[in-house]
Formats: sequence, structure tokens, C-alpha cells
Amino acid sequence: MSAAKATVPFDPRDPLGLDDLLDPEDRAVRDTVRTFAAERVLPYVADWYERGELPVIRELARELGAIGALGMSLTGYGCAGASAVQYGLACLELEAADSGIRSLVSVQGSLAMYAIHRYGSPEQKEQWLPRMAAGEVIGCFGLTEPDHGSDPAGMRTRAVRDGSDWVLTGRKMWITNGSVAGVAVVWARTEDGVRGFLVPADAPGFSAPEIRHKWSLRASVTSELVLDGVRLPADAALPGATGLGGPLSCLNHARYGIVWGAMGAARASFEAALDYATSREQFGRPIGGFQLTQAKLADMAVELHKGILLAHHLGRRMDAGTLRPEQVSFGKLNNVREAIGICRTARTILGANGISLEYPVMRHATNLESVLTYEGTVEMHQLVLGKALTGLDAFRG
Ligand code: TGC
Ligand code: FAD
Repeated sequence: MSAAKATVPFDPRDPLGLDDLLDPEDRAVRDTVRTFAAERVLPYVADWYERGELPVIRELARELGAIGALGMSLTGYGCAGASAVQYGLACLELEAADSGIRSLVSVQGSLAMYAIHRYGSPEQKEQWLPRMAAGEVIGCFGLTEPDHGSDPAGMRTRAVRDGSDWVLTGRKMWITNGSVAGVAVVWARTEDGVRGFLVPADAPGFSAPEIRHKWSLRASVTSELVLDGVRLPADAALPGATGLGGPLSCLNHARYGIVWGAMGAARASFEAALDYATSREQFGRPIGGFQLTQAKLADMAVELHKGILLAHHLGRRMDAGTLRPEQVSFGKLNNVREAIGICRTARTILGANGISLEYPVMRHATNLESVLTYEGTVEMHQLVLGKALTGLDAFRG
């Protein structure tokens, strides 16, 4: 066997030739989302980030719906029925623009729509999914509470029966899309265990104040959900989900998207650093000519493309129906941790410019601080893997 030195050029942006893993349909999905991000997000996102708002979230949701990015790998109800790999490619392209936009899509499709699609009644699906797929209704997913984040089993939000109605009382915290959602999927304790409820935003007793003063995910709406005796009809409960396995199974899908998405933030930061290293001169030569800079770039490229390869492998397993939750934890743990490392290294290559919003790297690095924590912290995924490796559960000491 001989290396294809003469015929296959080396591409610094795809050094392993991972593009070969994609078929024409995959490339078409990727290119559509890449164009959307280039035209509708990248020119504006630094300004949104600086202002700490996502002012056009409703327009973006409709446009994302129009390109099939909402509930993308779900079937029916106006959803695109894309493969898991295609959904992953979309997450990567969106997060290469900003984690906040990928978050909007993850929460809409992988959490809120996924919960309804998997656990909802036929009527609930007909009522919500087509409008959510079109981006006409934004959804949110309320699991975390002020005192129960990593340990949702301790949740205090309660749903109690009153005749045939349900009455929900409690608070959810750090909820993406909360203040703009038309429907909130809220997980609450009942006498039969944890159940999911579809709470319309106009239900009396429900409010969703926005959380301000964030230094991460600034181009994303994050909210508290307040449920003050919210009365819902019997058919507001998701019939298919009883127990914590309901919300946790939705997380698998969203975490899978993050495995890809984090590599988008890493790619954007790596490419900014590569461009900078070849154009910025110090000591009379491009800084990319110094061995120390090359070592950084080489290590970043290795982790970036290993991470994409890992995401692709997990995507194929998801498409084959063989992906296990522990493997999703493996991917989320590795790819977010490596992505934040790549962004921080890119920041050093850009010197002082690295802290400016004129370049994307600091924005990506600070976004990834949230991504490192949400959808299961680094430590939770280490413990999931630790349990799978040893057979010993260390979550409770
Ligand atoms: P444990 O006893 O292990 O499990 C309870 C039941 O759930 C089942 N289960 C799962 N099912 C499917 N997929 C998974 N990944 C599952 N993990 C557990 C399990 O089999 C059991 O079922 P059953 O039938 O036996 O009752 O539960 P535990 O209380 O010991 O907790 C385990 C732990 C710590 C892994 C879990 O609580 C956890 O994952 N904690 C992290 C919480 C988290 O990730 N929250 C995310 C909130 S949503 C969010 O952050 C959105 S960010 C916005 C964006 O994405 O942009
Ligand atoms: P804690 O659980 O209090 O953890 C604090 C620290 O203790 C972490 O380092 C953790 O790993 C560590 N720790 C906890 N238990 C253990 C243990 N047993 N062993 C070792 N270490 C441990 N939630 C939603 O439900 N829906 C959303 O849409 C949503 N969006 C979010 C958006 C943003 C921008 C952010 C930042 C968060 C969002 N979250 C959302 C919440 C997120 O899922 C939680 O923040 C996360 O699960 C961690 O919970 P916590 O912040 O309460 O931290």
C-alpha cells in the first residue's frame, strides 16, 4: 500500500479527509445549514452577544423551521426525518456560528419536540408538533430547579390531582427559550413518580422571567419558570412517560447533538487561529512559523478531527439504533472538554485580539463554559462512565 501523496491534496481544514464519510445528501444538509449560519447569524451574533440578547429569536425560529432544522431527525408532523448524522452536521454548523443558536435548536427539537413525539398522545402531537417544526411555536424543557440540577431525582415541583385536573406548583431554573416559549414541557413529581406536562405559556399562574447578567450563552434566552398553582386539564400530562427515565431519555438525544455542536465551536476557533497564525507577524515572520505555535495548531487539529470522527461514529450508532447512553456520555465528556481546550489555545494564538469580540474565539470559549455544565456536567458524565466501567454507582458517595 502506498500513501496517495501525489493525487490527494492535504486540506488543512480537513486533514483526515473526513468529508469522505459524508454522502451527497449529508453534504447538502451541511451546506444548507452552513449557508444559513453565514447569512443569518454570523454577521450579527457578536452584536447580539455584546447586548446579551437574541432579539430576532422568533424570526430565526421560523427560518430554522423553513430549512427543516427543528425536530430534524423526527418523523411525521412536518419534521424532516433526517438521519442522526445529518442532525449532527446541522448542530456542528450552527454552533460554529454560536452555541446559543445550536441551543435554540437543541431545546426545540431534541428536548421539547422529542418529549412530545416520544411520550405524547396523538392529540398532543397534532396540537403542538407541526407548529413547532415550522418554528411558529417555540418550546422549552423544564427539568432543572434552583436546588436540584445534577440530581433531578430530588425535584420539588409537584403536580397534584384536583378532580380530573392537575395543579402544578414549583420553580424551574436556567431554562433555555423559557421566556419566548409558547409551550413548556415541565417535569414534576406526582404520586406515581416524575411525569411530564405540557404547559401553555398563557396558563394562569405560569410565568417565565428571563435570567440576566450571564457571561456565557449571551445570545440565548435563559429563564426561570414559575408555576404558581397552574391548573391544567387531565390531557396535559404526557401519557407515555412515568419516572425519571422519561426526561433522561430526552437528554440522550440533546447530548448527542452537543457532541457534534461543540466541535463546531472548536472548528471556528481553530480556523480563526490558523488564519491569524499565517498572517500575524512578530520577530519578522508569521507567528505560525514558530515551533511553539505549530505545536499548538497541530494539537488543536488532532483533537478537533478526532472529536468529529467520534461524533460521526456515535451518529452511525444512533442511526443503527445501537447507541447507548454511556456512549453519549463518552462523546459529550470528551468533545466539550476538548472543544473548550481548543478555544482557549486559539485565544492564546490571537494574543490581545483573542479577547476581542472582533474575533469569535473568546465568545466560543465563554459559551462552552455553559455547554460544559448543561446537559450533564463533566463530573456527571465521568460518573456515568465510571459506573459503566466498574459496575459501582458513585453518584451518592
Ligand atoms: P438513575 O437511578 O440512574 O436513573 C433513573 C431512571 O432513569 C433511567 N436513566 C436513563 N434513561 C435513559 N437515558 C439515560 N441517559 C438515563 N439515565 C438514567 C434509569 O435507567 C432509571 O430508569 P428506571 O426505569 O430504572 O427507573 O438516576 P439517578 O437519580 O441516580 O441519576 C443519574 C444521573 C446523575 C446520571 C442523572 O440524574 C443525570 O443525568 N443528571 C444530570 C442532569 C442533567 O443532565 N440535566 C440537564 C437538564 S436539560 C439541559 O441542561 C438543557 S441545556 C440546553 C441545551 O441543550 O442547549
Ligand atoms: P450542581 O448540580 O449544583 O453542580 C455543581 C457542581 O457540583 C458541578 O461541578 C457538579 O458536577 C458537581 N457535583 C454535583 N453532584 C456531584 C457528585 N455526585 N459528584 C461529583 N460532583 C458533583 N436545565 C434544564 O432543565 N433545561 C434547560 O433548558 C437548561 N438550559 C440551560 C442553559 C444554560 C445557559 C445553563 C448554564 C444551564 C441550563 N440548564 C437547563 C441547567 C443545567 O442542566 C444545570 O445547570 C446542570 O444540570 C447542573 O446543575 P447545577 O447548575 O444545579 O449544578
